[in-house]
Amino acid sequence: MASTMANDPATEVHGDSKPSVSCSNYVINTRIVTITLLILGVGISCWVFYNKAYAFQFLPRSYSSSPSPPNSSLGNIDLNLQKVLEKAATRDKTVIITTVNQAWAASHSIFDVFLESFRIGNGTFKLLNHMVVVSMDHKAYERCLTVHPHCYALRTKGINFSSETYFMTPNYLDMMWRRTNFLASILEMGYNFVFTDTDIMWLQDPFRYFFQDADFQIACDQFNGNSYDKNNSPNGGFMYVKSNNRTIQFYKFWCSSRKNYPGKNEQDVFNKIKKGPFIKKIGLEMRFLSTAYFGGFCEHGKDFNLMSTMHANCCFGLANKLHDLKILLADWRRFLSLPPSIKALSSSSSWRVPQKCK
Ligand SMILES: *[C@@H]1O[C@H](CO)[C@@H](O)[C@H](O)[C@H]1NC(C)=O
Ligand SMILES: *[C@@H]1O[C@H](CO)[C@@H](O)[C@H](O)[C@H]1NC(C)=O
Ligand SMILES: *[C@@H]1O[C@H](CO)[C@@H](O)[C@H](O)[C@H]1NC(C)=O
Ligand SMILES: CC(=O)N[C@H]1CO[C@H](CO)[C@@H](O)[C@@H]1O
Repeated sequence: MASTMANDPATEVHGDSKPSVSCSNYVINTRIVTITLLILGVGISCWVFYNKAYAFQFLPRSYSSSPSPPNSSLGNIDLNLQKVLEKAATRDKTVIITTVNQAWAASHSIFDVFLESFRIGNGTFKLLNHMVVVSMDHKAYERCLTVHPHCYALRTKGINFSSETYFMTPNYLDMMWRRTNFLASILEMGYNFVFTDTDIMWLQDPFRYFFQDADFQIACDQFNGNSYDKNNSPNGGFMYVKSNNRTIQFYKFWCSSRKNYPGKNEQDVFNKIKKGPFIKKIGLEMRFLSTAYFGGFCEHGKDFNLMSTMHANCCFGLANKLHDLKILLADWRRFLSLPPSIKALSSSSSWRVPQKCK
C-alpha cells in the first residue's frame, strides 16, 4: 500500500492539510538507504516475497524525481483536496478512499477488477460516487481520470512510487506511512473515511455491517469472534474511521510512534500501540470487523449472503492477486445468478480461490 507524508524537506505532499502530523521523520534516512540499496543493485535482485496481508507491492527499482506539482503552495493544494472531498462525500461527510500507483492502475490490472466489483456487487455501484481514488504518481492519476470521477494526485518530490515495491523495503515503508499521514489529514479536514485497499472486492454494501458506536473499526486477517479483542490480527487495508477529536489524536499518535519502531510498517506499529495506555486515555472506541462479513484469502466466512468484502490478503505478487480475484468475481457472479431459494441457503456457494495466492 502506500505511504509517508508531508512536511519533510524530502517530500512534497499534494494535500497535506496540517503539517502538524508527520509520519515522515525518517524519510531522508530511508531515502539514503534506498539509494544505497539501488547503487548496490540489491533493489533489483531481491524479491522479498513476504507480503502477508498487504495488497500493494512496489518494487523500488525506479527511483527518480517525480514531477513536482505545477505550483505547490500549500493553499492551492488544500483547496484541491478540499474540492475533491466535497464533491465525493456523502451527506454525513464520509468518503471511501483507495490509493493506486501506476502498476496497479494500469489497464486490465487490479484497479479494473476493483471497479468491476462495485459494478456487480449488491448495492455497491452507488458507492462509487463517494470514492476518491488517490494516485501516487502521474500515470495512475491520468488513468484514474479516464475511468473515475473523483481522482486526487498525492505527489512526493524525489520519490517514485510508480511500480511494484518490495514488501518492507524503505520505499515501501515510506509509502505506507505516507498513506497513514494522508488519512490523518482527511480526518483533520472533518471527513470520515472508509479506507480500502484496491485488492479488496466490494461485494455488498459494508455500511450495514459497521458498528454504529465505534470511532475506529478495522478488518482482520484472522478474527477470534470478539470484536473488542485487541488480540485480533487487524489488516490496515480496510478501515472505517470517523472524524472526531479522538481519532485525530489517535492518528497523530500513530504517526509519531513511527520513530519508536524504526523499520516497522504502520500496521506493525498499530499492533504495538493498540493496547497502550494512550488509547484508553483519549477514549478511542476501537472495534475489529468479523471475517464473516469482511473476509479474505487468510480467512473468510462461508455464507455468501453475509459477505461484504473479500481481500486478496495472505497473497503476494500482483499477477497472483489479479488471477485469483478474477476467479473470485466469477464465483460471486455465479452466486448472484442462482435462483433465490437456493441463494438463500448459507451453503449454496463456495470460493474456488485462493489458487495462485496459496
Ligand atoms: C517512475 O517509475 C516508472 C516505472 O518504473 C517509470 O515508468 C516512470 O517514468 C518513473 N517516473 C519518473 C518521473 O521518473
Ligand atoms: C475537539 O475538541 C475541542 C476542544 O479541545 C472542541 O472545541 C471541539 O469542538 C472538538 N471537536 C470535535 C469534533 O469533537
Ligand atoms: C442484497 O442486499 C440486500 C440488503 O441490502 C439483501 O436484502 C439482499 O438479500 C441482498 N442480495 C443478495 C443476493 O445477497
Ligand atoms: C508558489 C509557486 O511555486 N509559484 C510559482 C508558480 O509557477 C510560476 C511559473 O511557473 C512561478 O513563477 C511561481 O513562482
